Amino acid sequence: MIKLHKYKPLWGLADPSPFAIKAMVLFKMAGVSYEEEFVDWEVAPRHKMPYVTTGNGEIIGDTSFIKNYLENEHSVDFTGGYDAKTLAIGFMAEKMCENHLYWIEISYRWGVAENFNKGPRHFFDDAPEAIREKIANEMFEKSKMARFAHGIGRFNYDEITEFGKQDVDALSNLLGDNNFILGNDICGFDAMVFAMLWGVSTDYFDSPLNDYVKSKTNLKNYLKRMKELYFPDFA
Ligand SMILES: N[C@@H](CCC(=O)N[C@@H](CS)C(=O)NCC(=O)O)C(=O)O
Repeated sequence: MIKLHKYKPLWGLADPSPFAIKAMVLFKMAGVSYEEEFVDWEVAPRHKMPYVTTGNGEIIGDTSFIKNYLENEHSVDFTGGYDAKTLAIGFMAEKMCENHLYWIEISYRWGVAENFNKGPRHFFDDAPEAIREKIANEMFEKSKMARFAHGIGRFNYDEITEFGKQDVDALSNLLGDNNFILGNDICGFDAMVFAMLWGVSTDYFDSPLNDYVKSKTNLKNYLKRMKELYFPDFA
């Protein structure tokens, strides 16, 4: 059985990681069965999750390579029947989510003390009590450095929110009246777009983007539609 190594349902989401949700959607969309297993950070390629252990024990990290694996080894077609130009737009939407909107989400979760304390700080609850606080504080600082290196960390929160709203507007405009991100047929790019929008709009954290996503009727309906398809327990 194929194993998908991820975190666990948390904060009203199927996983705190949008990349893990993306991988779950890809498996569900592909109709390929898998088992979920908790991430082992000693094994995780590039120290990133999710990753997959295939039936023959091969470990595949990065959701792009997981998608390739499903396409190549399980003959899955994620194109939704769209032409190359339309798929190129989908690819760009996916990468905007992964490399821009993701960091905006991280900024709210890890950079706002109140959110960090009720959210990511608990990732370290299993650490020995004597060093738990120290580890959590170190990770708080590490995330700050990562956000600075990415570039997003050099902006204040009003500016970050402005960037986030631009991303959300772009997704809402791309979706338009369609059922799915590229049209009325679902495709592989819906996995990340959905995962990211779900992540930024969870009520668990305080973030101005949450309300902004919910103010867009088409995005609200899209989230509902995708949850009904793949995560009925959360719908
Ligand atoms: N490009 C990767 C990104 C995965 C990723 O950034 N995962 C985060 C969790 S959301 C992670 O594992 N971070 C741990 C770290 O950076 O040490 C993918 O598509 O799978």
